[in-house]
Amino acid sequence: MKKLLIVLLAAAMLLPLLPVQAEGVVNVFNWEDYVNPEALELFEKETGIKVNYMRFTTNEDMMVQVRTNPAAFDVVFPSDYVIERFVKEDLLMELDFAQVPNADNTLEWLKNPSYDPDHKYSVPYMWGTVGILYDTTRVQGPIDSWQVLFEDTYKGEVFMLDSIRDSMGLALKYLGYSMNTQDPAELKAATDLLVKQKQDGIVKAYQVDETKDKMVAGEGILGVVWSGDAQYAINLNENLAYVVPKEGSNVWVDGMVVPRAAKNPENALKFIDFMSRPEIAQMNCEYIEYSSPNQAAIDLMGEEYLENPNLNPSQEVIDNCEFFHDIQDRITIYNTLWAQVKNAK
Ligand code: N2P
Repeated sequence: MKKLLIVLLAAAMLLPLLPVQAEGVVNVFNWEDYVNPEALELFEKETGIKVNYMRFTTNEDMMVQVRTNPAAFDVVFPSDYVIERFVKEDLLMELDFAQVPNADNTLEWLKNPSYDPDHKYSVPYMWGTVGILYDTTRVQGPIDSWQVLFEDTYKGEVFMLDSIRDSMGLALKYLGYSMNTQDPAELKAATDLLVKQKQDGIVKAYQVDETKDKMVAGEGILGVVWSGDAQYAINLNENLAYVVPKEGSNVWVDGMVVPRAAKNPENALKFIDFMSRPEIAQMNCEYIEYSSPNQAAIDLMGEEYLENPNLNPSQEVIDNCEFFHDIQDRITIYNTLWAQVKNAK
């Protein structure tokens, strides 16, 4: 009896010295302002798994980090064209969908997307568009074209998106070209347009997550934003409105993926399944105001979601938009061109 007590005591003393079990953690790498913190708390409470939550601002920044240190992340939230790229680079783990039953809630049109055609590597998290958030009390006339971003009328009042594919993409679209073009002459025309916009003093700032709050505060007249950031801002300032310009834009999907090198793949699947639960997907959607790829969550949200064109754009708007595709190594050309824009004097 005494012996047993000593053994138990020794074991109890050793307990704090044991390394933290790998199964106790999930390393999540998601966009800034892209989750309801309560959802993370609920996951931790229910599973006992600690969420180590890390954030990124653009796909391009995230790609560098995931490539450099893929084992640091268990769940990552890249956009479509990045998933396409990561699959080609063999960076992703095939998901065991038996562990992710809530992936069945995915909207039909997103079940076999072109970036993950056999639906092996990703579960959609949110989707949306790129457009212009504008102050209805300070614009001159209707805002329905990208053209306003290049007009002197709005000199010093335009926030551009500091995101290479988005900004090059909208300039290409305005000129009537594809957002996925690799034609040097078309890329040069788009660059020239953006350089001139900067030289003419039209751009107030190139930024990403800051635009929504600055627009709420009335600090600019036009801002290029992703649709959810637009809806978030509109909720806080009724003078604001959002449009997907008539020349067309980008429609995107962000998915949840697991790097092949992930240290906690089982927890990753638990996390992805939790985020795809109808109530949790609803909670996130209502908090961040992006479009949900989750049919069961949409059913819970009902009319308020369905009747909001920023969250649920018409088929016509979607059909007029393009998905980005992986442009292979030509991204280095984009990098050079974008640097020309940012450094233009
Ligand atoms: C919100 C992130 C939006 C994701 N900060 C755009 N794909």
